Amino acid sequence: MPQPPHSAVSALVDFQRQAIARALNLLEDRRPDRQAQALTLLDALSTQPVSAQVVGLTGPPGVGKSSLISRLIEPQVQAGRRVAIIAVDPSSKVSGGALLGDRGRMQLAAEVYARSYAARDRLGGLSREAFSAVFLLRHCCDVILVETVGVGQSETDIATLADTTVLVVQPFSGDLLQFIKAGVMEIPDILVVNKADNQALAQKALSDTQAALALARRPTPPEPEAWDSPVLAVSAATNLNMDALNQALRAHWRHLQATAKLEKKRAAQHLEWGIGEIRHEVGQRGLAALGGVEGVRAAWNRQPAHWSVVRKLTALLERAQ
Ligand SMILES: Nc1nc2c(ncn2[C@@H]2O[C@H](COP(=O)(O)OP(=O)(O)OP(=O)(O)O)[C@@H](O)[C@H]2O)c(=O)[nH]1
Ligand SMILES: [Mg+2]
Repeated sequence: MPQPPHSAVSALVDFQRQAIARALNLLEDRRPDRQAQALTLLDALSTQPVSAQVVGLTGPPGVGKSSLISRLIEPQVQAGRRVAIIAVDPSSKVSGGALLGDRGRMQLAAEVYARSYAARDRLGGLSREAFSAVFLLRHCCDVILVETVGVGQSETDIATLADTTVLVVQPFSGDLLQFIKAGVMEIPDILVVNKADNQALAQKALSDTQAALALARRPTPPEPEAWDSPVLAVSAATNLNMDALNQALRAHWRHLQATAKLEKKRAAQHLEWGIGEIRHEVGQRGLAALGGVEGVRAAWNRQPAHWSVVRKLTALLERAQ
């Protein structure tokens, strides 16, 4: 297989934004020769360490996810960390394009790369392209903030991509908490009640959220390595308690690294990505022919080049037909 120029890989790892934009364009290009180039590049990149914590922020429309992201960027950039932002926007289904509004609101320093995706072809608010983009960016920066709009079950999708899942609610919304209580939704790693500049409402929301969480937690004794999801009242508008949110993000990252959970999450993320790609390439019936999710799991050879596994599996399938 032809090797990509070494400089292309090092430009990505160095967080050169033009190189990143080019690589992400390549990833989206469906022409077979471009796809082959993309896979070659990704294979080469996958030998580089994963450097980023992937943080997924999800919650209903208008809750303040973009505003929170703007606030979260500041201290990261000040600390010299390289930040990527991926916004997945369901409303751009209509235009098929990316939402500029979100990006416009974000102050983009040299250490920040932002890209928006339409939530086109996946249920649960995450497009296939966004998934692949995050996989690429994980090798290129220190933190990736992924914004998805989600209501109810769709939040679980971000949990298959993010290392740390943050659910954002606002003071006057009880719906999502019902989902947590009912066990429809996995408990997020961090719960945020935004717009706490309205104190009375925020206090009520905070106690509702804590009650929902207490009900949802299993009554069995907690495992020794359990993560106790914090509930934080913040305001993106006034910067209230944003330090606490930043600290919670870092604490969760340390927790993942200190336990075996990060490895496990990453393995599950690889598999999820692979299944999505295979389903895309060969459809549901093709996936079934490969033995379904279990068959793929068995064949899944994560290292050293997980990007080419999809190609190997689909080539196998083509030969078998
Ligand atoms: N009072 C108050 N308003 C806020 C706060 N955070 C965001 N807003 C406002 O809420 C509205 C929506 O904010 P966004 O950050 O765009 O929310 P979002 O969740 O990204 O919205 P979508 O991407 O459309 O789902 C804007 O008018 C913000 O100014 C906050 O902490 N307090
Ligand atoms: Mg937004």
